[in-house]
Amino acid sequence: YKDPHCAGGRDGVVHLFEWKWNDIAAECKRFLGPYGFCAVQTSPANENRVVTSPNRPWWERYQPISYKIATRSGTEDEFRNMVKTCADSGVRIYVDVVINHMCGGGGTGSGTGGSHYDANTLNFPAVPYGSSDFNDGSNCHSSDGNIHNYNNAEEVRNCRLVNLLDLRLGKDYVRGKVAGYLNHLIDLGVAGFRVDAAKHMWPGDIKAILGKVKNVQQGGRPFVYHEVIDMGGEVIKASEYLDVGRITNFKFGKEVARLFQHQNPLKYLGTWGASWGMWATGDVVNFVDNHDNQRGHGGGGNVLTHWNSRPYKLATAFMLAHPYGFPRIMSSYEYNRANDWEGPPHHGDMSTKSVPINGMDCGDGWTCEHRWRQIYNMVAFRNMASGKPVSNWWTGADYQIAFSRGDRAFIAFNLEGYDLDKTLQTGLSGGTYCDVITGNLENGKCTGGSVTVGGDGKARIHISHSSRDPMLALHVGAKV
Ligand code: AAO
Repeated sequence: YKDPHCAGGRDGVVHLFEWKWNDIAAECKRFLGPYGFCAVQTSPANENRVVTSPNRPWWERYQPISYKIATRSGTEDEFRNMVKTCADSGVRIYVDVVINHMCGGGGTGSGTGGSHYDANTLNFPAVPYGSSDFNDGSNCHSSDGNIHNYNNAEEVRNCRLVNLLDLRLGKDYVRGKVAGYLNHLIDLGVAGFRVDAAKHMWPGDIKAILGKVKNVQQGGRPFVYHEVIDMGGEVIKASEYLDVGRITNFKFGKEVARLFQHQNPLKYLGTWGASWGMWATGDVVNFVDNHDNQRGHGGGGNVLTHWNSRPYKLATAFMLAHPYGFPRIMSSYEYNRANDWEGPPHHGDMSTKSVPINGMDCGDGWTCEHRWRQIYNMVAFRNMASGKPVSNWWTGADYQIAFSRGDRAFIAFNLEGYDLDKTLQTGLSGGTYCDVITGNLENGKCTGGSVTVGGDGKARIHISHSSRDPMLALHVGAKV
């Protein structure tokens, strides 16, 4: 379950949060394929509750009504076409799967696919699920059926997460329905799953469900990564899930936010990885921010986001330059930050706007961090450096570091209040390399800065402290 199934030479997943299937297909073909991305994480694909108060929030997609592929991102046909178009461009699709629960308790209505539901009597006829398919009453013992005490594993896993109707995953019938949904996605060509709210499911139940899930078309087990927020303070440990996949490494974002905002010296990064109280490199999916914590949900507050772009780019570049873990890049949309619920850019009828591309940038409120040069060029850096360990580790002052990835790539950071100007060992062979932070290699020339490496691998590295992005990155794919 830990292999991301990347096509040759690719690495990293981008979360195209709330994008429509047709837009993802176009993005695979025109950008993600050519620029070396391994995969896309999509928003939940199955039918969800239509929430109108507030008006069509992003989080309605975490309230399943059925397992039909019918959401504001598109239809099943559009989904199938997306997976195929992306596959033709060498890009995998991982789906965010919401299998811990159905919608919030109370109310009746119909979902985005037109299916009726009754959240008073716990009836979801389009699956179908009835009241005996939920943990309510018999398995949950909290006062009001909700989770209050995160230090009681039984409560966390058998009661309702924010009033969401908690599925009885111990029941073989329910396991079969969930596995049927995952198998349907695999039939459509999906290579992996981000498992939502995995902390709220028993690892044994997840294991039983995955036991009913077929191999992916790419060969072997699906790539599975579990959303478990484990900052160290609760009884439930992310390590409980390592038998059934990787886990989302929430410590990563917290640590890099401190490092790249001058609250913890970069020079300590020489030991970056499991020795920082994180998990082994093959067990984690790393990220600077996610769709929750960038807006204060799910452990938010202290992470870097595109709203704070200078340290954000530095932290993301570091994530991509360092071999530790499998990296996930966030791709966001703009909204009024006073409303943490606001859904994606939309038309008057609330349908989601398409993503227009102007040159390299996205328009109409789509942020597209993955199209920022400092980010997409570091995806290429990572692919070029694949399999090479950190070497030539160098530290100057507290906030000055540099390292190579064997003889393939080199990066340096200067967050001090003065310039870095030093001759350093890059590990690269002699020649001229484009600094991919400030520009690209185009028609045999660098559009930004460049660095000349001598026959001995050494080069003069200059990074002004006042530069827009106080870092410099070289790799063999951008050698003049
Ligand atoms: C909405 C409404 C609710 C309503 C509900 C049902 O907002 O008022 O009751 O509908 O009608 C998303 C939204 C929710 C939304 C839901 C359904 O975020 O607001 O509810 O859709 O529409 C916990 C879970 C984690 C979860 C996270 C948000 O463990 O799984 O909460 N994330 C996923 C998704 C998320 C989604 C769901 C799950 C549900 O990514 O988008 O919700 O499908 C501690 C615990 C964490 C816990 C947090 C938050 O974290 O450890 O497990 O996450 O608290 O309560 C420090 C600590 C850290 C701590 C954190 C607290 O960082 O170190 O441990 O502070 O903030």
